[in-house]
Amino acid sequence: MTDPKLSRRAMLGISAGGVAVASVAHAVSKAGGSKATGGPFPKDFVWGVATASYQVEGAAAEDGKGQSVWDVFCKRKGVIFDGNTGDVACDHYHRFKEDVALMKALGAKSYRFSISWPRVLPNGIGASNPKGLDFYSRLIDELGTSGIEPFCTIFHWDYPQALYKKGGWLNRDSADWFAEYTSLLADKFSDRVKVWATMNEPQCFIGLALLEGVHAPGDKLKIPEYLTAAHNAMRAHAKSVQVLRARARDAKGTRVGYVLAAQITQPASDKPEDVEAARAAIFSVPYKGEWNNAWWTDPVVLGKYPEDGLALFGAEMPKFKSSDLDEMKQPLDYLGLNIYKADTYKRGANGKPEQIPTPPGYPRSGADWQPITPGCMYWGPRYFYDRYNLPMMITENGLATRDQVFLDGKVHDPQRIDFMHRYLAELGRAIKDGIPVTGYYAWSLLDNFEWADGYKQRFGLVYVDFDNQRRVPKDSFDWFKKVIASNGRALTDRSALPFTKVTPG
Ligand code: GBH
Repeated sequence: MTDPKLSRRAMLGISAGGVAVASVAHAVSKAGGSKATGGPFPKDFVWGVATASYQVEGAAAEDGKGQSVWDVFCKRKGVIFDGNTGDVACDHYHRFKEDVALMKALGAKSYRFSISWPRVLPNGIGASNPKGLDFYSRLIDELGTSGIEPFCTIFHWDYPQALYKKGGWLNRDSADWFAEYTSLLADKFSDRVKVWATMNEPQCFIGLALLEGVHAPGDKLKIPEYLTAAHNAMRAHAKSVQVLRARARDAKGTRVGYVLAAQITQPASDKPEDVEAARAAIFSVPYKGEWNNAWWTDPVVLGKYPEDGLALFGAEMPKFKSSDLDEMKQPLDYLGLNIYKADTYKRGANGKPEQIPTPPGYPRSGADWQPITPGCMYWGPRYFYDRYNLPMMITENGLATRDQVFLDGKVHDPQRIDFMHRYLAELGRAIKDGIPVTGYYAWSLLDNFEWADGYKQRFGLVYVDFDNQRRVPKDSFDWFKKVIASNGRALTDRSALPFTKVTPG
């Protein structure tokens, strides 16, 4: 057999079960395998679905909402696929009851949603907007009566335009603005919301937005400014954690975390040198851009910037107050990993990690950036646990497919079923090996506004007809429902689900 074939097998994770794992010593945590459920997923495992405010809500200028940087950016020519905007999106603002009913039908245990900062604080700070607050209050109540646990992401990219005009993340006060915003949410919602994420994917709202200029507000800052913005965002995160600890109604029962665009690597083989090569790669800062993990995680969890990154940026690294790093490091209850794919590494001839490209024709989702690499759900949590020693949740996982309503009136998405089956099998394997992952949130409940890709990419378990807002649960919805109902057992019980081939032969 030729090399590409071998790496194809390794990348696709068809070696599932065969990879040696004994070399890493893990205390088998509470979240480890549970006999009682007959599968790897513990009985209190949280199966959920996720969305984000700007991607689903619509009602962009309604009921006193202020503008976000996305409202402004989307009106620029040529920046969004087909000139799409989130003005209406899935109209979740008006249809949230129907959407919560869908979650209930799915059997979802939790809904991860985000709050639009300018909807509740039109100017970012100062006077709050009662109607905006009321929307989230009604949503949270609807979840409550449906038995679905609300999981609130405080910030998922729709930054107030008014604060952007004051310098946004470049302004040192931005951390205090974020703390003020968090205080408002804690006071209004912490009686009912116990699970919080401060922010979603700083790599994107700093890197894509302020360095590459492909997300709102579309700036291309110089490296020192980019690093300042990143630094202030992490300071904001830490202040937000402190505010929640101090002000949440039930501080003890409150769980606060931080969500990363986790950039996962996987080893090309189970050889220890490849396992270590992929580990070195996953925590390296290889270039002056946003796609790495350690720059965004070490400060907030370990209280320091990674050495290789500091060496890389050299004189471009701004001088910050020495107390900042201590303040940035606040105890977290979990780390949220958004996981979509892995890059594959082996130990190269020079002893350094060497990336193995995907073989020609390798399986890919409808998004060009996403090869189908189930091993990311095993290796990602495992490497992150080894370094940061925190419980984790998979706060997003999913894929885009080019869905349509078929002649039979249904939306068939076998690729999503196969993808989720493979990925969840690998997650189960991580949990079985003692990696404490306590929940999994499918991205996404609904097809929605996929940022610069507009409505081109469909990530939902539910198809949305954007002409009339009709929702059509896809085949994957029914499939995931069985997975949830069986607490993941259906993944291995062939009689419960259409057979998906995940083992060789
Ligand atoms: C998440 O971001 C977001 O949280 C969510 O809002 C979004 O809808 C969802 O994923 C689906 O995209 O990997 O270098 O080729 C995902 C992070 C970062 C994934 C940029 C795609 C493309 C650049 N995204 N990445 S690269």
